[in-house]
Order: sequence, then C-alpha cells, then structure tokens
Amino acid sequence: MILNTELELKGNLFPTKIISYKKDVDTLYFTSENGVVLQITVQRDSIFRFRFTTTSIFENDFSYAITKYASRGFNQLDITENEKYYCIQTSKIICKVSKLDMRISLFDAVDNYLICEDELGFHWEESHENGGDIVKMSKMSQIGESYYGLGDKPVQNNLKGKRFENWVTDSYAYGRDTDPIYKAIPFYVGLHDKKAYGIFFDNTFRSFFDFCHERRNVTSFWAQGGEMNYYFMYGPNMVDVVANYTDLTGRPHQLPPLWALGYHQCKWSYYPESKVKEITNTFRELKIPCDAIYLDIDYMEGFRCFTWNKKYFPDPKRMVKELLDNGFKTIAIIDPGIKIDKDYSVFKEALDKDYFCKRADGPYMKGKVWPGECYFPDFTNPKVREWWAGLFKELIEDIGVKGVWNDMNEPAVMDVPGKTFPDDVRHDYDGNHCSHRKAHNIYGMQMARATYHGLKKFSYPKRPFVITRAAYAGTQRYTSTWTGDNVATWEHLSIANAQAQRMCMSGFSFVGSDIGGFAEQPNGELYARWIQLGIFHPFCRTHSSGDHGDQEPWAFGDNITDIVRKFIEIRYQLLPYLYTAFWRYATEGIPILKSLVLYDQADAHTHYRNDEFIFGEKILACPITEPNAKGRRMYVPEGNWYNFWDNSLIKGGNEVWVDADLDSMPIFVKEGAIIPKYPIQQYVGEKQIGELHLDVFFKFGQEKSQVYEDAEDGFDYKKGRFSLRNFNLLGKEDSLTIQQFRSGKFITSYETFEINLIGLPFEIRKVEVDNVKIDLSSSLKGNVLVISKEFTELHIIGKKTILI
Ligand code: MIG
Repeated sequence: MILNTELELKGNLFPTKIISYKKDVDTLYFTSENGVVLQITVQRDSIFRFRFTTTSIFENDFSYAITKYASRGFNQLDITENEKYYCIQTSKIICKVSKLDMRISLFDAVDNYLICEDELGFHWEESHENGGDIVKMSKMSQIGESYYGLGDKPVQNNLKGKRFENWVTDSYAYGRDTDPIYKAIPFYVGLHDKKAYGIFFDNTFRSFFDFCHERRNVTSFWAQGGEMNYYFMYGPNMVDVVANYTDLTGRPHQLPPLWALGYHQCKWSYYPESKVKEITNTFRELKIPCDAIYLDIDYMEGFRCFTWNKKYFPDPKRMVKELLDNGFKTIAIIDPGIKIDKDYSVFKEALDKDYFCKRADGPYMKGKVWPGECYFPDFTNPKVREWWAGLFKELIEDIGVKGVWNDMNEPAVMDVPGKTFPDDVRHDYDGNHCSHRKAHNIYGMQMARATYHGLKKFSYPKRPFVITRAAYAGTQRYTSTWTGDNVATWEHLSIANAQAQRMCMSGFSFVGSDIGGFAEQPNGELYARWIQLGIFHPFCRTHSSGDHGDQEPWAFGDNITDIVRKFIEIRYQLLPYLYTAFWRYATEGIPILKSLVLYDQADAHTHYRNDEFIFGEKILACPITEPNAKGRRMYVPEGNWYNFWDNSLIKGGNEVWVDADLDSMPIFVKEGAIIPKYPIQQYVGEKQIGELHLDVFFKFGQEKSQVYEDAEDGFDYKKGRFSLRNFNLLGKEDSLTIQQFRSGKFITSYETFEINLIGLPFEIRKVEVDNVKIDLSSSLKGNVLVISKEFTELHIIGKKTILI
C-alpha cells in the first residue's frame, strides 16, 4: 500500500542530464537520463513551443486553442552545442538548453540580451489520485519585470506580486481580486528592459500562475494534469507579442456586422412583446441610437432552449421583423442546460443520439439550472456541435433573430458546491476522451463555437454575431464576450475598465461589461460615467438583472438622458474609426484597446498605469471612476495631444489635471491623426453616408492614419470588396500635405470628404488637389474643406502667421 506520506516524500521530480538529441525538420527532441523528453518546435522566428513528457511518450497533440491557420516557418535555424548547452537560434530568438538539467534560457538574437530564463524550470509531481502528473514550470523574474494579460482577472493591470487560478467559474457579483472568474486565458506578457515577450501555457486543466507572489524573484505556472506545453513568443514590442499570440490562437474569422459595434440594450428580462416594443420605441422617440435588443431567458417556454413562450411572444417572427423595420436587431439567449422533459424535442433528440454528457460510471450528468433538472450536451463532441448548430435553423433563418447570447456555459450548475460539473464527468474532447478536469475550461468555448457555426450557416450571406460568457484561449475566433455579473458600484466601473484592457491584451478584443452594473442599481451619475467608458469598449451594451429597477438611458432623469445620448452619439460618429480598429485586430491581431504600457512600453511611467487607455490607434480616453468628480488627474503619454472637446493642445509625458464635469470625460486625440466620422444615425444603415467627415489634427512632421470600410455586413469584403484609405500627413510651418493611397474594390456611397482642419499654425492661402488649385470660395468654409474622395495628394499652403 502506498501511504500519502510516501507520496509526499516523493515530491517534485526533475529532469536529469540530457543523454540524447535528435532533430526532425523544425522540431528538436532532447531526452534525459530519467526519461524526460523535451520537444522544442520552432513555430516561427519569434515563436518557440516547448513540450515535456515524463514517460518518453507524448499525448496525442491536440489543442482547441491553436488555430489551423497559425503561421509556420522561419528564415533561419541554427543549432550548435558546447559542453554546457545546446543552442537553437533563429533571426529573433536564441534558446539555450542546459545539458545538465534541461533548463532553458531565451535571448534576443539581435543583441544577445537575456529575456527569460528557467529557475527550477520544468518539474513535476506524480498524481496518484488521477494518474499523470501535476506539471510545473518556474522562471526567474528579471529586475524590474512587469506582467500583464491573463484574460478577465478583475485586478490592476500589472499582475506582479499576485497569484491566479484558471478555472472557468460562474461568479455572480464578483469583486476586485475575485479569482477565478468566467474565463481561462493562460497567456501572459512579461516586460523588462523595454523588451516584451509572451508565454501561452496551452493546458486546459485547472492551472495556476504566480507572479513573484510566493517568491520575490520567481514566476511560475503549473496545472493539475496534462502536459507542460507552452509557447514562448518574442516581441520585443508588446503589440507584436499579442499579435503573435493571436496568430497562434486565432483572430475573429470575420468582421462583425457593423451594427454589432453600435449600442445594445439588454435586461433580464424584457417581456412580453409590448414591453420590448415600449423600450425600442422609446429609443426612437428620445433619439438615442441603438442597434440591438436582447431577449433574456424569459422569452422561452419554461426555459427550454429553442422554444418561445407564446403567451409573452405570440408571433416571434412578426415581432422580430417589426423590430428590424425599426432598426433593431434581436438577440436571444441560449443556455447549455437542456430540460429533462420527454415531450421536448431537443431533449428527446439529444437523448436518442446519445449527445449528453455522462458521469464516469454511466449515468447522465444531471444538474439544476433555470429550467430545473437538466442534461448537458457534450460540446466537445464534433457530432454534437454539428447537431447544435443545426438547431438554430428556425430561430435564425425563419424567425430572423440576428445574434445569439451564450450564457451559463462555464458550465454553471445551481445548488452544488463547485457550481459546475463534478470532475468525473466524461467528455469526447474530439476523440481524446477525458474527464471534466481537462474539458471544463473549454466547455463554454466549444458551446460558443457550435453556436457560431449555427449562426454562420443560417445568417448567411450576413455575418454571424455571438456573445459568450465563458471562454478559453482562442474563443475570440468565434464570438464576442462580456465580463459577466458585475455590480452597480464605482469600484466595478474601474474593474470593467481594467478587464476590457486586459482582455484586449489577452488577444480577445471584442469585449465589454454590463454597462451600469448587472446586480443592484446605479444612480444616474454612475450610469452616465459608465456609458462614457462603455462607448470606448468594442462591445457596448447596457445590461442589468430584472429585480433592481430600470436601467435604460432615460431611467435617471432628463439630464442623464441627455448625457447618455451625447456619448452614444459620439460612438456612432466614431463607427468608421472603430471599424478600422476592428479590421486591424481581425487581420493583424492589434488589440483594439491598448493599455498605456502596450502603447508605450519604453516609458516606465506606463508600467503601472490602469485607467488611461488608447482606443484604436489615436484616441486616448480615461474614464471618471469616482462620484462628484469635476475632473481627474491622469497620465498623458509622450507626444502632443489635442483635447477632444476644445482642440487645445497639450504635451504628454506628464500627469495632468483634466476638467470633466458629468457631461464630459477626458478624451484626447494624438496630433497628426485623421479621424473618420459618420453622421449620427439612430442605427447602422439608417442613413446613406453622404460624405465622410475627416477630423485632421495638425502636426509638425509625419503621421499615418487609416480608414477601412466595406458593405458593413456580408462576406464580399473577403473577395476584395473593401475600401482601405492610407493617409500620410506631413505638417510644416506653412503647409500641410495629405497623401491618400487607396486599395480595395468597394465603392463607398459618398463622393466627398468633409475635411475639418484642426490646429493649423497658419492661415490658408491656397489649396491644391492633385496639383490643381481649387476655388476656395466654394470649397472652404472656416476650416472645413470639401473635396473629392478620390484625391491622392492634398496640399494646403498657408501664409506664415506672424507671432507677436
Ligand atoms: O443565473 O439569464 O450573466 O447576464 O441576465 C443568472 C439570466 C443567469 C447570468 C448572466 C446574465 C443573465 C442571467 N444569467
């Protein structure tokens, strides 16, 4: 008999000295005397993968996180050895593997700088209880190193000094520092000496990260099973680290329809139909732009997925059409729990086809959720996903619902200790049969994936829209997400800010919080401040639980309504700007929100900043997160910035006080920026865009800007029918030149640009468009110039203003 004490005595095990080495194209295998094999795959010049087995045999190589589109290939691969190390070198990274103990150190190949080095390196403990190993890794923390990322953790930006757990959990009314919550994204970014790298620990078991919490100079991560399997990606720019991470784990498979970047209104629950109409009509009456209305669980018959409560919603198809005629896209919630009911077709079918999850010894996994006792589809089975996708036919194709909201997919189970399935539940895991210990963190992701495929199929030729609560790394390929059940408090407003930035840093940019707070009720001031932050989040939705009063933009009196309208209008004006940022995210993996550290990692002031962030490429925003504020102090990064409200110019690199009464907030625009704007619309597509407004912020010197547009929905853009404008601005004492380089086959509806010239240091004397002088009396009003959208070079010539 093995006694616990004996097991404990066994403790951590370590690889011993390397006795053999072999190379297979881009992959190297190092074997230790005690049978540990380290597999290093050179994925790209800047991405290495490290995998360990303690039994000489690797598990089947399968990952839900890594996309099949991940790029492979490198320019250079040199392998050398001396008596101490093997040395693997690409154009970006030098990796040394110690012959004595398999420890790894990673260097910048350009300047030989040490980026990341093992402390104990890989070690493990045998798991008597479950078989396999508890796999562990520890690395030295370099002097002054900071850490970022890790998904939705509700903590300050810099993770240093903290320990975290990844186990997807339904966390109603979580607070600052609650851990874990809804998402498991085991990816972090390290930064020291102005150089950033990333580590993605692709292991779906319950995992842990310790950033100098246990020991001041050590960072470690470990998991309760599976393989030590991680990717190291080098920057040195943080943006490139995140872009590399999304190259591996994927980017959204298509752009969202533009309306999905509009404002959304939600509540648990709007019913019956007359209530839904009252809400949507009020938006139109009060002229508050809104594109989407949500149906929470009460639209269903006894919470049965894919059914309708006919008392509340007698004719869903008609209602959905009427809402759409009024500009509202209907989004319906779908949960994973399927009510045990022999007269319910979805239940019967899944039972017949053997699609429900089972316990280790055979019984079904039974758990209580909203419908009462439920069984749960095993979304890790590809057949189940296909079946699930098919269930959306009626809802989407026939009834006309435009988006689906996946909730409770942690999976959440009521009235049980762990709030989820027990560990012994079995999963298909795409043929790699396993228990819930391994499948838990990806269950919600696979549900969202199946939902996405349903939406994609039945929305075609329009784009799908899905929102999920639970997620693992890679979920950003299929869906948007929100931060779960937050609370209507000031603290939660700043948590929402941190979470959205963190999710963007973690490769998942299509994110937002329940504006105003889900639990409890905000007062008007808090709601207004939250809207101000929310319009800068890629996903922008007010949501609240039913039992705490109203939370519509007009629920707090006229003054607040006016403020809310004003900010939502700004969102709608900035849609082409946000869409361009989304396009960059979807194509290049550039986060839509950039924490200041991601924006300027060389400036040490940014390393511990939390509140300020860059929205897209050029706009700096900073929410007010305290009551009774007339303004706030904030850090403005290096460079010159125009105040959004009055176009005054300030110099960055300092903390400054910014006035911001309740109807304002600190917003700045980077000098040299060209910001595209659409007219205010009540919903996307309400108006045909008659001209594109461009705010041009003068700068001495050069700056580049982009504007991406397409049909705002559909897939033609993938066949080249998009319009991309690359602008090159050059400002001098007495002239401003803007060049435009166009690509794509999409013809925009407008013919002209309305160019608003801001901050010109001279009076305009002459304007040339493609070398032809234009008549100023007809085309220039004040500082606004109207010219053809086709120009390639705009040359504005001034008289020097004489400064007295
Ligand atoms: O147990 O569907 O986070 O957004 O309104 C609560 C009702 C279930 C939790 C979600 C929330 C949603 C609510 N759901």
